[in-house]
Amino acid sequence: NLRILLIVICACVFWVGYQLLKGNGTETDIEQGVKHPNVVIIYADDLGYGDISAYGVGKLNTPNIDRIATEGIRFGNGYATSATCTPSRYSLLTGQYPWRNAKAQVLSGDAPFLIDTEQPTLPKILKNAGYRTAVVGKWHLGMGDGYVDWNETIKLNPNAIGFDYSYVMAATNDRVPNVYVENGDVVGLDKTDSLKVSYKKNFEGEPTGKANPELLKVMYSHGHDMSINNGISRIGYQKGGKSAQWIDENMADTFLVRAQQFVKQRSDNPFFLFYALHQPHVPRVPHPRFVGTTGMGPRGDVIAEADWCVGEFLKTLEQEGLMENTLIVFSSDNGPVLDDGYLDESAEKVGDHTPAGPLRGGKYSLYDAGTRVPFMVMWKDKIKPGVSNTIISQVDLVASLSKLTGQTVPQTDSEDMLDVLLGHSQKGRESVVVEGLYHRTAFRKGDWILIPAYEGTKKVSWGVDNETGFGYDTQLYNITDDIAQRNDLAKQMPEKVNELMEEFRIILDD
Ligand code: NG6
Ligand code: CA
Repeated sequence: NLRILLIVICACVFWVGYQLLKGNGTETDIEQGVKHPNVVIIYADDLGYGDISAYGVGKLNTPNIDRIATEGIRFGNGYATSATCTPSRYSLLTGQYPWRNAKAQVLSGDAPFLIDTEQPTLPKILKNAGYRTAVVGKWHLGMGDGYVDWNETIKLNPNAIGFDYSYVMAATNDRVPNVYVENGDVVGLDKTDSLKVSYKKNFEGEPTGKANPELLKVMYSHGHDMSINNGISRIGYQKGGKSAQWIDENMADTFLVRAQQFVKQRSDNPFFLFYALHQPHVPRVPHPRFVGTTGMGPRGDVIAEADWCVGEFLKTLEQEGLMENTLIVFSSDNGPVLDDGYLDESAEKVGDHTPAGPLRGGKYSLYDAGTRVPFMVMWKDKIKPGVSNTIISQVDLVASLSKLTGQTVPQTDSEDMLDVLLGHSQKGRESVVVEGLYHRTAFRKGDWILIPAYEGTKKVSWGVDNETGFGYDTQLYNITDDIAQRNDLAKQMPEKVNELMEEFRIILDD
């Protein structure tokens, strides 16, 4: 009977439509009165394990970041997935190890959008759980589809992977373009002075650091000799867009205010904020309020500035009465570096401060300091303060926060560590893979770290004084007995090497 068939078809269409509109559990959670906490990830750039006073090693004083550690859980074995920025951010947001994606490497400012818009991402998952989502600060995950016209709205911007709001710099503070991009639009751009960007060649008549060092207030040491903005030469060339070019000294305040505004303009829904600080990445240009405050030169001073930003941000949460209802994660995208391309006295003035703490290596390194970073989580009255030495990786935030918000945990490299983050369990990861330069990886399992043999220079080849971790022989360390990785046990323990190598290969081939 045709009429019955029609009714059945209509009912089916209606039901499918309803399910699609309903989304994944969101309404039911809200209907049932389940109130998920706000989630804030504060993510520093190149901040080392020893740069935070709560870790009890270096000489810097970071009282505000320490507060997250002392009122929450401080992880002693918390890892970024990579010793550089883009890959670590890629993992944090997608739950996938970066070396699984050949394109996940330090990107230029005009690189295309890295994350596949079909991939599950942290902001998408939380948005699906009813969150309002935002990213403020450093992006460095590509923009646009290969060719970007900075004078038009850039369609592929952070909002394409689930952020409702974005206020970012496209790449790094040492890469062009030196402008902020808000929801895909360059902020403060005068349309009569169009902004042009190239990573291939300079625009005619434009000064560069190399040709015009007299225009510089901060001199470069390696690279960074191209276009000049605010008396600092950068990587890449840009022309025009003068009204939109940032002033480095104001960057901390600019991002802080946007982060605070996002929190203040909240609705009844919970929010997720990825507050990606630009400090202490080069060029290190603190606001004058912080100049000279640490006696360690610009690197120390921008860390003091970052600490202040965290303090101001926490104050906002407090004033808004949100402390008890906000889970805060603090970490860094990779380990520390002193001279990373500018003559900023970072090495001369470091004194007996130890940015990597007791760990070996730093940014770019397969040794532990490349990826073992400050990692802490706080949720007032919900997480019991303490210290945890179990292994956890930033790649685990996707699964853990999916779990927290009742969402399906995607099948990725991300492991559900929610109980570890909440302090209900001390059982973290059995093993973790970390990445150094050129997608090369090392394997940590329990107390052991295995670094396979890799050809290459011992120090970063372009003049950074950090060890790569490369060598002609496989290296094996017991990180608990030998935190500084001074005693290579590979020759003494070939069976251990084989056992670890086998497990490592299985994960790499997964
Ligand atoms: C390097 C830059 C370094 C820094 C790094 C990326 C040179 C010589 N060095 O290529 O200064 O920008 O890339 O850092 O250009 S990261 O933290 O964003 O990964
Ligand atoms: Ca970084």
